[in-house]
Amino acid sequence: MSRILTVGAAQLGPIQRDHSRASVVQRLIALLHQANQHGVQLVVFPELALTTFFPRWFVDDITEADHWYETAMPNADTQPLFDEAKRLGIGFSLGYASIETDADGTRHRYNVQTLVERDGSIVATYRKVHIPGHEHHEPGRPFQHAERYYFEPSKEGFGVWRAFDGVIGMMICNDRRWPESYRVMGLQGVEMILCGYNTPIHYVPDPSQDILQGFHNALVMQSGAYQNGTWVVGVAKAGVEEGVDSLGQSMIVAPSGQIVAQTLTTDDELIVARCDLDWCARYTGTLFNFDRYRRPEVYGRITTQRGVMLPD
Ligand code: CDT
Repeated sequence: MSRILTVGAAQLGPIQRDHSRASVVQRLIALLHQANQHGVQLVVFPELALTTFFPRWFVDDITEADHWYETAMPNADTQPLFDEAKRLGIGFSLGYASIETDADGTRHRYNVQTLVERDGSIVATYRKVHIPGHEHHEPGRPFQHAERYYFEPSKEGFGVWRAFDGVIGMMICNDRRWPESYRVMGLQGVEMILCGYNTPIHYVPDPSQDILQGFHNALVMQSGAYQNGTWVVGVAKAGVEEGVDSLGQSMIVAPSGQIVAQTLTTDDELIVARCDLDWCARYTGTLFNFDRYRRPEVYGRITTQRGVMLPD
């Protein structure tokens, strides 16, 4: 049996501070057109794909940063993308910053990734779970990574959705480093995980990790794919954005853990793979048959404990 989903990982080069959303949306549409030539059914764009990675700057009054967030999706700037994707019959997943307002007027800021079906309907909007970096201004740094100031963590966690004739999940950037992200989706039968990222090459707390960024990126996505028998589509916003060099190496990983496509540049670049969703069962029905082999009764610490508890 085979259930082929042809997927495109649409890596973006940098988005500078003064680039308008309208100009970025034109780049997304150009990638969509390329995807169409390859028979792609689902295009995955990166995390924060409409703006520069603004958490690299700190503002004392967070409302001064409101202009980086979307308050509706689609909106006037992104409607041309929605329209063109629907016209072509291509679905897509798009990362952006979102402000959501409760009935009582309380505002919430999230880092989100939305999934849109081929008919233009929104399947789901995932809110980032693992928020990396720091909450306060750290003046000694060459650049900030203040995601913990700008974004609330998701309360819902990781869902999966029946879409594209399969079971699709989403995660965002730092989520891909945590095995729990994949496993929670694996336990819901995920067949393809979509993940946008912005990963600065320079890791300020420990620069010895800089040279390993590409290795770690592949390591976590390949192991997450294999250990959960799922496809993983990791898509970067890459290159030198406002002076900060960010990792490319977007990739499509098979349930075997093998990389089947990888970008070569740090610019706008599309890679494509024909992903057989039935291939997942080769792993989830054998070595990683969860129902047969998992031992949740001895994994209690995974959900009851956050930090390390040393022995006496
Ligand atoms: N965007 C994002 O989550 N980036 C992080 C950088 C970690 S360093 C603060 C990542 O895990 O790639």
